[in-house]
Amino acid sequence: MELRVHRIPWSTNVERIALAAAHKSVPVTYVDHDPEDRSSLRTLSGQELVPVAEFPGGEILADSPRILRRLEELVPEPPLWPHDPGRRAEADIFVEWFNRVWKVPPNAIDAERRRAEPDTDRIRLWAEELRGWLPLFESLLTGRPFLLGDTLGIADVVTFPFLRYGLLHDPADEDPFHHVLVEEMPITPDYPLLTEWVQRLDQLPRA
Ligand SMILES: N[C@@H](CCC(=O)N[C@@H](CS)C(=O)NCC(=O)O)C(=O)O
Repeated sequence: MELRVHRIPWSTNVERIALAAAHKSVPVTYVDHDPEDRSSLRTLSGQELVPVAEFPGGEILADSPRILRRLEELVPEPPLWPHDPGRRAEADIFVEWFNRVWKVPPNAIDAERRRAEPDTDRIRLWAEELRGWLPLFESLLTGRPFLLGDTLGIADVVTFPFLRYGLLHDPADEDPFHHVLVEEMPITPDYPLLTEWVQRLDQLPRA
């Protein structure tokens, strides 16, 4: 089993696939795209965002959660989701929360910063909400090395590419959304478990 994955530089959602594929020893061939020219992505997948994955047999999927779920179906071992139905539901709820709730403040700050006259009060409130969730991640890591368990799971794969910006940032990465995370969500020494988790995840292989 091999994957072809379409990407642009510094893509957080592509890194999710790179972490998951490496975990499952699935080799990936990358196709690089110019962020300013999405025409071939549109032709291939009907939309413009990355990642887009081409699976064996010609199946083409966009949207990292869908790609991750399909990868888990095709290569179940080692798993990223728990086998137990209850724990599995908890993981699914966590991923939905991260994608549909956690992402709202940083996206809103990014959008506000792009306006001609950004509303600094609104940015401050969104930033407080974003920072206010850091203690949740710290608590999830109490007594265990990964967010929802003792082994790498879907919660880690989905969150790491975003949370890492609180601690690690390549200066060459000028993506404005990533700068929101760097500037508004620093992982301070108040979060020792989260700090170690970012460092632990950063050491993992990428496909
Ligand atoms: N829900 C999609 C979101 C994909 C997404 O937002 N991709 C970003 C890169 S991480 C993108 O292509 N952004 C367009 C741009 O930067 O112009 C997923 O999880 O794959």
